[in-house]
Amino acid sequence: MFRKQPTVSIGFRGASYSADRCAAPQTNKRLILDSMAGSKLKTSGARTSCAPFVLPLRLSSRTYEGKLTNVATEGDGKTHTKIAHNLQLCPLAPEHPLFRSLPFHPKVASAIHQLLCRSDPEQSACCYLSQVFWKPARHGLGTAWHQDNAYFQVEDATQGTAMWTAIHDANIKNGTMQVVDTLPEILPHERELTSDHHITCKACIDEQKAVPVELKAGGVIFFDYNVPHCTTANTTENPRAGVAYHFLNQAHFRDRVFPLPDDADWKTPVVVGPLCTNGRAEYGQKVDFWEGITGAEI
Ligand SMILES: O=C(O)CCC(=O)C(=O)O
Repeated sequence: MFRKQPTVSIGFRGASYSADRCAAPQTNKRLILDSMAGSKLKTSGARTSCAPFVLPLRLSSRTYEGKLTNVATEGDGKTHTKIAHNLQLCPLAPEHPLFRSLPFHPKVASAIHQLLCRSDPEQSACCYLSQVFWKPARHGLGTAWHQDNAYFQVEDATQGTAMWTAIHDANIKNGTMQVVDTLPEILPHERELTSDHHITCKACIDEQKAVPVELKAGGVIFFDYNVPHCTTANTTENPRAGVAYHFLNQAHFRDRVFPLPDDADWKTPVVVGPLCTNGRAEYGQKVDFWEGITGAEI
C-alpha cells in the first residue's frame, strides 16, 4: 500500500489535523444517533467466507464472492441494489496480516503520535477502526457527507483522526474525498437512504466550500473526527478504492457505540506510546512486522 511515495497531507486549508488543533481541543455537542442506523447494519452484515480482495469490474450482486458487501440501496435505505454500487468491509484489520500490521508501521505510528499525542512520550493512541471502501467502475456511488464522530461519539473529536489512504489514484473524476472545515460540534445527521446504514449531515453542508483532495495511489490524508467529508460517484472506467483507519488518543478511549456486524472481530490495538505492546496485548502476539506479509517494501 505504501510502495509508492506516500503523501502525508496534514493541515490542508485548515480542514484536517494540525498540531495546533490538537493542542486546543474544542468542545462537542453530543448527537443522539438515530438507533435505526445501528439495527440496519447488524442485519446487513451477512458476509461470505472466501475473500478475494481484488474484484473483477463486473459486479452484479450484493456480495461478490467475498467479504466486500454492497451497502447501496434503491433509495429506501433497505432494498439492496442489484448492481453493486458501494462496497465496504469493516473492520478490515482481521482480514489480512498486512491490514493488521499497517497501523503499527513507523510512518503511521509517528504521524499519529505527532497528531494525537502531541509527541508527548507519555501519551498513547490506539487504532479504533479500519475499513475499506470500494467504488466499482462506471457505477460507483459516493459516500454522503458525514462526520466520523456522528458514529464514534467521543467526547472530544480533536483527540481522534482518520487516516484515509488512496489505493488507486483518487481524483475528481472518480469521486475522491471532499472535505469542509472542521467544526466544534457534531451536526445533525439523518439516515442516508441510498445506503443500508449510513447517516448524513448533507442538509447542513455548503458544498461551495467543499475542497476535493486529489491523491496519487498510496497518498494519505488525516482529518479529525469532526471534519465533514464525503466521496462522490465514480463514473470512470476503473474502480476506486480507499482504506480508512481511525485512531484515538488512548486517554479519550470510549467503548463502541457505533454498529458493526454481530460477528465482527473489533479490536482497538494501542499502536504508539507507552501502552503499546506491538500487538501482544490485543492479539497475543507481536504484529508490528512486515517481512513475509507481502514480499514488498512498504
Ligand atoms: O472512501 C470512501 O468512499 C468514503 C470514505 C469515508 O467516508 C470515510 O473514511 O469515512
